[in-house]
Formats: sequence, structure tokens, C-alpha cells
Amino acid sequence: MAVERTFVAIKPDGVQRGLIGEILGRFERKGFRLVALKQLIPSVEVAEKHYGVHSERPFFPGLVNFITSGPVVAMVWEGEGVIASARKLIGATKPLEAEPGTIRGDLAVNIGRNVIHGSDGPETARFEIGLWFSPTELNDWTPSDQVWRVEE
Ligand code: DAT
Ligand code: MG
Repeated sequence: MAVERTFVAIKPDGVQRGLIGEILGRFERKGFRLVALKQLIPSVEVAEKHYGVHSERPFFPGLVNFITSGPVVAMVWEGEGVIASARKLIGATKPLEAEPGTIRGDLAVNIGRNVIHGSDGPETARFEIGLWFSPTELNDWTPSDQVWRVEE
């Protein structure tokens, strides 16, 4: 399985509800590597590009309004198969359909307040990492205990 990078963001509801530590901890404990992290209030321009595929949907204006309403914690996580695995950790888009044990399954009830975003594939991951981060914000590093997570 290839080492990949994915874009993950804790949405304003997750930040406001004090869930940053809880969510970061789940990715850390799983064994993925944090290669970028920042808190920002996204511009409307970034939000509209980020959710561009949904621009014709009726919920789009509300979604952009919500995502720009306060601080977001933007991250890039790295690891084997991290793109699909992060989506599993996050759970289904509708929190009431998300399995217990997933972030949305454990921590959310409403589709419009589902706490977290994760890229849905390799193309999206590349696009979203480039949209939210400059290359100099991404840190290449190897955790000192990596040998206990990954077979060489
Ligand atoms: P995901 O965030 O799981 O990738 P998505 O890409 O289909 O889901 O939609 C992006 C976000 O838009 C989603 O997290 C919440 C919001 N959204 C999606 N469908 C919606 C709907 N029917 N009503 C309100 N918000 C919706
Ligand atoms: Mg999506």
C-alpha cells in the first residue's frame, strides 16, 4: 500500500465544541503522521473552491457560509492508504448513518454540522492540499518510533 497524503479539516462546529484534541488524537493513535497543521478562518474564495463540486446544490450557499463562519483546523496527514482510511475514521456524511466508533458516528447528529472534512480520493487530496497549504508548510519527517508501526 502506497504512502499517501490527505487533507483533513475540523470544521467550525468541531472547533467551537472543543473537539480539536479528540479528533487529532484519533489520527495520531491510528498511526498516521501529521505533516501540516494550521487554524484559520477560510476566505469565501477558498471555501467556494474547496466545495466547488457542490456549487449547483441547494445547500451550497449555507455550506460556504458555515465553513467561513469561524476558525477551521486544516491538516495534512500522511501514511499508507491514509486517504481511504481517513474517510473510514471520519464516517458517513450523514452523522445518523455513520457507524459508532467513527468521528461523525460518535460526535455529530446533523449533516450540516458534521464536524470534519476529509478528501475523498487521490485527485481531490492533491487539489485540496494545494488549495489550503503552500508547499513550504508541509513537513517531511519520520517519527522516531516509526519502526513500531511500519515493517521496513
Ligand atoms: P463529505 O463531507 O462526507 O465528503 P459531501 O462531499 O457529499 O460529503 O458534502 C460536503 C459537505 O456538504 C458535507 O460534509 C455536508 C454538506 N452536505 C452534503 N449534503 C448535504 C445536504 N443534503 N444538506 C446539507 N448539507 C449537505
Ligand atoms: Mg466530499
